[in-house]
Amino acid sequence: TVTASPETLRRRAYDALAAARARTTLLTDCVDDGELAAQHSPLMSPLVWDLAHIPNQEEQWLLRAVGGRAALRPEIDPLYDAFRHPRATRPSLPLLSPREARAYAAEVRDRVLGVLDESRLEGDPLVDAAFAFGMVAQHEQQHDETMLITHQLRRGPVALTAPEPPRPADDPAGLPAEVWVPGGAFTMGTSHDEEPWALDNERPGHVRHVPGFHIDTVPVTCGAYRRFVDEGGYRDPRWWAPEGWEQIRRHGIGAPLFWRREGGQWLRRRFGTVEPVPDDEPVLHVSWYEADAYARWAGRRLPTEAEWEKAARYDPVSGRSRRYPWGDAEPSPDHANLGQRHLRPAPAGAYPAGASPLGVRQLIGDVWEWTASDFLPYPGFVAFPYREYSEVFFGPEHKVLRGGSFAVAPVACRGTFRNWDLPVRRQIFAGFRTARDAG
Ligand code: AVJ
Ligand code: FE
Repeated sequence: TVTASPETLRRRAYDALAAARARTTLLTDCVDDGELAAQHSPLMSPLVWDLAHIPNQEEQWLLRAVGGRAALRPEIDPLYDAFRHPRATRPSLPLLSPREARAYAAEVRDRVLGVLDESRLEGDPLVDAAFAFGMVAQHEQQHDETMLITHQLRRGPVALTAPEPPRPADDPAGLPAEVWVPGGAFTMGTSHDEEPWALDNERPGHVRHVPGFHIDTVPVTCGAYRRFVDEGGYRDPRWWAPEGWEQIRRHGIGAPLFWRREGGQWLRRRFGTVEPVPDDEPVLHVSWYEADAYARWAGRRLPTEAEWEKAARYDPVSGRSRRYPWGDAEPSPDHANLGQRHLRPAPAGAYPAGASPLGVRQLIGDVWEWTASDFLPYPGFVAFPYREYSEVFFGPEHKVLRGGSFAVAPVACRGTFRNWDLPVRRQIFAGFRTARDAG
């Protein structure tokens, strides 16, 4: 796939940067300046922080590192350094105003397009195949997902709407409950040659031996999860990891975040509206502990990260690992629910064209899927281009999530993409599917 010409790479980088900016604009133009500066949850930055952090990273990587340009506003770098200021403290910083942040973003982008025009896009790992441009577009899209989480946490009138619902399920009753994934070796991870915009933690590709296992055909639905809730799952310590039990006790948690019971019915809040919990949709806003407890209650377990990737990429006919479950083609609206087009997951059993060779559905898009695995480097990992993207997060305190949600842009989602978070987190667009051993 790296055989693309410089013109193709330049067009691809230009389009990816433009798509990210269009999404950022949409997420930040739909609320007023007061709402941009407000902190809607201590877990999140004010939106105006993201609005300037995005171009600040773009300036550092594309203008300074790639373009060799002098810093436009070096004095603001520390304000937008995520490691220097935790999210909860960001509202008290002397941040750029929304108007200043937008002007800064426009100025950086204008100059970046000049750098992109001039770059040969080869000869240095940072620019080979337009890597740094792809990385920066993915970074902006990752913050666009973060900002969508802030919108979900925000109280007040509706600011964002989706014009059309996601695809309906295709004969969900006819789907088998689980799929058998045969044991044996497969290639996990990828390389710069195969996937030029893959981030450092997805590399290198390496062989993994995975014993045969069964995995759910579709993510666990709200209807299935509701039975766990209604049958007392949150009141029985047998199902819970000790830290998870402690968390639900301490915070009085008894259902997924944003659910509430009213008049004998489960309702959920979604982007400023309240609706009945949709039984046929994948469950959303559960912590790793909740996913782990449900799986134990159901007599099952979470899949490991390697199992998830094998179910998503392994083609038993060729023995090859695909870029996506459906093959090597870029995601289209027929394959998966991505890109904040629908602002909700599609019903379980949708997107038959996105199924893996073994018949597993909705691995990409809809909901991030918690896996059993800690976030660890692959053998031979090399941090690139900065340790703070993933290396500093490796360790047992973060769990891996796979597959991307409806809020993830296609450019920041693929069969090898790895996300991670703390096992207590519930505001992210995360659900899960379950697995079991052979026999
Ligand atoms: C990969 C989603 C965990 O949001 O913390 C954004 C992405 N890294 N800016 C995060 C990221 C730096 C990261 N996650
Ligand atoms: Fe960032």
